[in-house]
Amino acid sequence: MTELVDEIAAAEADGLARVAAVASVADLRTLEAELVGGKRSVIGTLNQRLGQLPVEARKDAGRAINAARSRVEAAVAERAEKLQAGEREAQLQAERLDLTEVVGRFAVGHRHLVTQTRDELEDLFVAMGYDVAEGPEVETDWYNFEALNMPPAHPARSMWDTLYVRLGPPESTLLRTHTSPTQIRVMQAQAPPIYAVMPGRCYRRDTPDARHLPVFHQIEGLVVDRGITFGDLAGTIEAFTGAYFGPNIHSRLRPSFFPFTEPSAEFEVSCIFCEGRGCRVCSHTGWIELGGCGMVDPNVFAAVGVDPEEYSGFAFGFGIDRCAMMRHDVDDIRHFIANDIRFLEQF
Ligand code: 2NL
Repeated sequence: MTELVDEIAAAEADGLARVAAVASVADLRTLEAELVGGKRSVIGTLNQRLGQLPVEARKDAGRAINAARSRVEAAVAERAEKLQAGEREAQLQAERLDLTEVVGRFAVGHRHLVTQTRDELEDLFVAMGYDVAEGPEVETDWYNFEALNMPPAHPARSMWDTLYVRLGPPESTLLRTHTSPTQIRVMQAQAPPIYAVMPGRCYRRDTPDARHLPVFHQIEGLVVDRGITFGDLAGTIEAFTGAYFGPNIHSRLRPSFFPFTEPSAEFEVSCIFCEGRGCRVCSHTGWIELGGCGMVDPNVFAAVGVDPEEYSGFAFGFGIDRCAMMRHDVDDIRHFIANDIRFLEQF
């Protein structure tokens, strides 16, 4: 009898120690079965040995076994709660989603400097009441040359080395060398009064260097109305150069020649670097050439059916790229097409 009581106490102490030491819920369940599970468990085995005891001893021994089982079961329950809480916490940590995200600044692009310049020039003329017209970049010989008073034999044609397109008879289709064909199209499409600017891409067979590219941008202006004079042309050029380059910048006209205007002039603006005092950029003249202009030649009016007795007009043209280069101090037109982000980001 005392032997069994000692064994029960020893089994309980051993069981409680192992319950305290177990490290997972799964191990605890295995241990629980081993200690208090069934007939073959530690407690079950002790129970089976009650039969070997004398009758009067069985009751006390049975109570001792039940008490031991209760304490072991209580210890298992308590340990289970702790282990479960720990395992749930570990699982939560393991499955935790990190929803914080470091989002860098979005790289938002912007309009190319040439486009910005084009838009600004357009706005300037729109503010003076002009329309903006666009036309095709692939043109016929007639729109690009013939209608502009340059018949096939005209020596002025050699002023432009043209990129021809392999379409139709030889030299009948080309990449426009200026935006003037759009002016012809506008005069065909609408009767005067006409106040319009035509910006766009033009093409010439130039070898690239700091000032030339085979693809460049031009903006031309055309005014056709009753009583338009050379004075209107000069005033218009003074107005837009001052608006674009600033109030200290002025313009002047010098006699020149274009087949599609008569008389013709080149227009210059006071050097924006020295404001006319003279520097290396303007070769100490104080002036920088920007474009050409003149009164629309009567032969051009004849090509589009405008009566030169009733109407007169002026036209002008200049490079958008060159304008941007002057104002932003860009020393090489090739920067515009190199697409070096370090250049583009500056504007
Ligand atoms: C230049 C010179 C110019 C025109 C363009 C023009 C158009 C028609 C009739 C008459 Cl439809 N003229 N345009 C006139 C004079 C000069 O451009 O140096 N551009 C870069």
